[in-house]
Amino acid sequence: MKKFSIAKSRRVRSTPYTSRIEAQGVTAYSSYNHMLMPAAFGSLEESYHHLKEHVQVWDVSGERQVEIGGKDSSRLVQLMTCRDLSKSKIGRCYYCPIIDDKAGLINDPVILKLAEDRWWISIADSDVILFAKGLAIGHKFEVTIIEPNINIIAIQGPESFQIMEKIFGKKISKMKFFGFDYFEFQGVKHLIARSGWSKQGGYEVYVENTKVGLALYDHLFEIGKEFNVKPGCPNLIERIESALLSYGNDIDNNDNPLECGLDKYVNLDNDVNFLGKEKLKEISKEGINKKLMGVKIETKEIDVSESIKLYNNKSNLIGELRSGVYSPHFGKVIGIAMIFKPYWNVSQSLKIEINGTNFDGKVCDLPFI
Ligand code: THG
Repeated sequence: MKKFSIAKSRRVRSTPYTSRIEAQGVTAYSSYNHMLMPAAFGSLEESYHHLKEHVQVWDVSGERQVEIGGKDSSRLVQLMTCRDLSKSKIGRCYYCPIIDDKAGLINDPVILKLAEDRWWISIADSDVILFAKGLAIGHKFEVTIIEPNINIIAIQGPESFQIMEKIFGKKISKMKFFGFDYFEFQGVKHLIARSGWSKQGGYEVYVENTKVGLALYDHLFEIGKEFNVKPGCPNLIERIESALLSYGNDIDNNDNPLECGLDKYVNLDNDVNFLGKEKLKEISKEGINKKLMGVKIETKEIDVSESIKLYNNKSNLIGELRSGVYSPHFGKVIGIAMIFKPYWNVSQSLKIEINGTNFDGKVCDLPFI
């Protein structure tokens, strides 16, 4: 394999934990919201097994917050998402598609309601702050929109509950999925949510006080020795098996939430006002023409650095593969693909060319497991 390094600059931002994860053996970076996001610590497969059995600490500072505060903040946040937030509660997280007037996805963040007039939009990789500012200016909303210096540490894996209980006490293991509360470490309160970009369970600490956050980072490794804690990062194998979507990879502005299986987070029933609602109603009535599905491919290796076309036995184009990885669970490559109508049958067979060789595969439902 060729060796490259990433050129660091103010534009490709480091995180407060960068020097630590480099000392701990990070081997690959991706960029996420113009920030370094660790992508591997050695073998992806070893990290996958470790994440499913133990506990990992992740530097996910790239999940930036867009803070929206002020008199019109609720109106602005609701305008941006097709999920109904009219009954949303303070202390809860909401997974929310953000769409434009054509119902094209802008982002798929987690939104935290901090107060009736204060929200954090914990974004995937696109510039939501510019979209929010544009809307606020156009609508003459009374809001303040900033990107606060918050750098999330995620604690993920089945043993995350024990390690967090040891540091923060029993109260933390009673917290419900997608709830958040404030917990003290070294005299400083931290917002901690029960969330994270894996299906193995865990927490995310929204670090506002960098100095104490760094002490917490170190403390997690000190106290975590008995749980075999390791540094990690969102794991490509685990997240594809779990069908956690990656904005920019699996979904983008050319897709709408109904095509991406996000129907659960689309509300067309009441008079809640959001951008793209009329368009979504139209799409919902007419039906979609492409749909995100799983695929299984009879090979052991794949590198999806751009989408790869999928064909049927008659050489008709049936879709495009957007992410893929070798899954130890299935013993073959699995992936997330946009499949065109009418090829949505589970077990629809497919052909794919990888580095000049043809492989067979099948379409399946998401999630895989
Ligand atoms: N945590 C935080 N911010 C984030 C992410 C995160 N920002 C970027 C990215 N991840 C946003 N995308 C997702 C996608 C899926 C989920 C969370 C963020 C997720 N989904 C659950 C599921 O699909 O089972 C539950 C969603 C629900 O039903 O409410 O967790 O990880 N802070």
